[in-house]
Amino acid sequence: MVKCVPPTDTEDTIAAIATPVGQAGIGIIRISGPESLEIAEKIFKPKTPHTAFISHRLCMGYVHDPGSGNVIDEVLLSYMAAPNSYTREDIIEINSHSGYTLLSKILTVLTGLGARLARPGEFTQRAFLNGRIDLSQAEAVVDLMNARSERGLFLAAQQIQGSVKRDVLALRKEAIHILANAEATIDFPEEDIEHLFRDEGAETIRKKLIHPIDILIKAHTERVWIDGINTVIAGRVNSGKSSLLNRLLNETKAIVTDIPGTTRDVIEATFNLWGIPIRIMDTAGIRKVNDEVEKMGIDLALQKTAEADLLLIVIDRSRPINQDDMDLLGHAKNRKALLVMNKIDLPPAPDFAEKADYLNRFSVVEISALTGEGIDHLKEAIKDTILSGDTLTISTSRAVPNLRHRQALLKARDQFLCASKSARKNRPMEIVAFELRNGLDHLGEITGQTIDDEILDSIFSQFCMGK
Ligand SMILES: Nc1nc2c(ncn2[C@@H]2O[C@H](COP(=O)(O)OP(=O)(O)O)[C@@H](O)[C@H]2O)c(=O)[nH]1
Ligand SMILES: [Mg+2]
Repeated sequence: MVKCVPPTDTEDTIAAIATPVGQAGIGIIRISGPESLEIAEKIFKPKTPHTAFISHRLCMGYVHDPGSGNVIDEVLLSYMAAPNSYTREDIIEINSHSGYTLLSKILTVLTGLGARLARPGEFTQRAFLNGRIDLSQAEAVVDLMNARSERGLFLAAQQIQGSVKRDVLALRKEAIHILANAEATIDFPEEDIEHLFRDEGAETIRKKLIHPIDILIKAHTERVWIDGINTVIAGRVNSGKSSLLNRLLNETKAIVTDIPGTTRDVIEATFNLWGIPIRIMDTAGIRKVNDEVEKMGIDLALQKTAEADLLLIVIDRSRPINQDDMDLLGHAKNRKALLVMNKIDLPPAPDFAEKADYLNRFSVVEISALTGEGIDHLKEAIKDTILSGDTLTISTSRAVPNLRHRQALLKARDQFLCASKSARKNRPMEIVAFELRNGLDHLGEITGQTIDDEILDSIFSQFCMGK
């Protein structure tokens, strides 16, 4: 664990195209760093010079190539002087027209004048390193862009305003206070305050740290509104997986044929079920094959099956059940899974009645992907399965920790629990203080106060260019 310090390259000036590259009304290029203003002055000719480069004012003019002197585009330019900017550095934003060659040309001119191409997420990383936002707020930027439901959007917007940060900082403040009391018993042994701490400290840790952490951990289940539920359709070849995907989406997304092995890649789409975003994946049918490409598809299908939050195992009721079906059913144990019995428009296979007892151990939904019969029941069953176990209530707490936060909270909780036990069991106060400090460090991972540079890099690498 290292304390987070800004790397030296925040000294340089970075530039990137911040909008999708392609033909559009407007394209935005961003520049951030100490040289921003100087570089902009070399390429921008304002139409009315006295209005140029006033902080937080838009100015109209021309961007030109200082090498050739040619005008590249008519643009609107804004200058946001440090520290009142996204990165807390001097920022220049150029609103030009949008086209690949045009935006690339402007960027080339900027790099020719000393700006460096920004890495994905580097603007937000600078906002974090320069202390404008904490790490949880930086992560909320990605959540906002990825939110797949109204509520997901709302929660991400809360997080960008500091919902997670506030709760974690409050916990840290509490933990620092308890730690100070624990350390006082070590520093002033003659004052006999240790027995007081042992009586009350353990209880305070439970009430003021562990209990609120438990509430936060529970709120993690609300991440489904942002992340969606990873749902995988798995089954034997020709059981009707692609037909089911198309039915659920109400569109022909995947090719359906009676030729076994039609689907090879994973086909992914998202739809909303009662506001819950469902990320659904259609996969290659499971069977023993020699074809290398199909085999790769099947391996991918098995990998997605293992990782799914929710599994829809499709069985063709009109064919006798075989070992591939049985193997797939093995994946359903102790998981959120539904057994989707398909092709009920056809007569059941003769051996079906014998297998019914075994199959009924699973949550079974009967459908016909061909006619649409039973699809509404399936949707109900999907919702019930998602919500089972974790009670997905819309909490009053606006802080919804992501998976990384949850892991840090669990580690912090462990340490605080140890500290509380150590206090009760008359272990040396140095141990109590040590455990409290560890817990504090884990809380600091959430806000980014204590975090590994590698983890930091991996978080920001998920961002897009120019963000
Ligand atoms: N009768 C009937 N045929 C179906 C049903 N669902 C799929 N099929 C047919 O089964 C074949 C395989 O379907 P497909 O969706 O490609 O299966 P996959 O290989 O599991 O993706 C196609 O000919 C479909 O038209 C169904 O509910 N009833
Ligand atoms: Mg298919």
